[in-house]
Amino acid sequence: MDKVKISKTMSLILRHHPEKYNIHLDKHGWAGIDEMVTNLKTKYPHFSKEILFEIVKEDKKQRYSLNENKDKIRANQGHSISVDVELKSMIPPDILYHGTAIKFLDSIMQQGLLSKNRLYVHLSKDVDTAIQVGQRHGKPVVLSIDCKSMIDQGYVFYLSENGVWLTKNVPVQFINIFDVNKNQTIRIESSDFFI
Ligand code: HQG
Repeated sequence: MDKVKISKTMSLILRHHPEKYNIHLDKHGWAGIDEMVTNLKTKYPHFSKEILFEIVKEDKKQRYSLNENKDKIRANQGHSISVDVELKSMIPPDILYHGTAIKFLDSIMQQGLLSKNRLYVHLSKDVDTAIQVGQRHGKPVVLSIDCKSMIDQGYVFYLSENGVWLTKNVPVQFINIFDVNKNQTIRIESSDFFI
C-alpha cells in the first residue's frame, strides 16, 4: 500500500477538493474519519482506519490533526478552500524565509508575495526548509522576510499546528533576497531589481 500516494489524496481532499471524493468538511476543516475511509476505499480498496492513523502519525511534516475523539481529521495548513482551522495569531521571529523559484522573482518583486491559490503565504523559520519548498517550483531562491517591520506595521502572523508560519500577503518593502552561499541577506530596493 503506497502511503505517500494516499497521503497526497488525503491532502487534496482536506485542503482543496473534498467534493471530488464526496466528503463534507465542516467550517473548521474537519472531515469524518469513517467517511474518509469509506470514500477513499473506492480508490484504494485496502485503505483502512488503521492506515489513516499511521499516515497521520508518520507524516514527516505533520500535515494532519485528529480531534480528541479521534473520529475527525483535518489538514493543519495549506488550504485553498475557505475553512477556519482556528489558527492562533503569534509574534514571529524577526526574520522568516520563503522559498520560491527564480522564475517567479520578477513578479514577486513587483507585486509582493501573494497567497495565490492558498489562503495564506507560507513562511518557514529556517533556510533549509525554504530551499526545499522553493525546489518544488523550479530553481530555488530564498527570500528573507522582515517580520519585525511587518509586526510594527500591524500585519498579523499565524503559526499552524505543524510549525508553518502564515500571513495573508507580504508587500515588496518587507522582502529581501537571502544569499544561501554567503548565509546573509542581500538588501535590495525593488527599483534596483533586474533579472
Ligand atoms: C509564488 C508545501 C509570482 C510563491 C510546502 C510560490 C509549503 C508568486 C507559489 C506549502 C507571487 C505558490 C506552500 C507573485 C507568491 N508572483 N509568484 N506575486 N507570490 N508567488 O505551492 O509556499 O508539502 O501555493 O513564491 O512545504 O510553495 O503541500 O505555495 O512559489 O509549506 O504540505 O507562488 O506547500 O507543503 O505556490 O508552498 P504554493 P508554497 P505540503
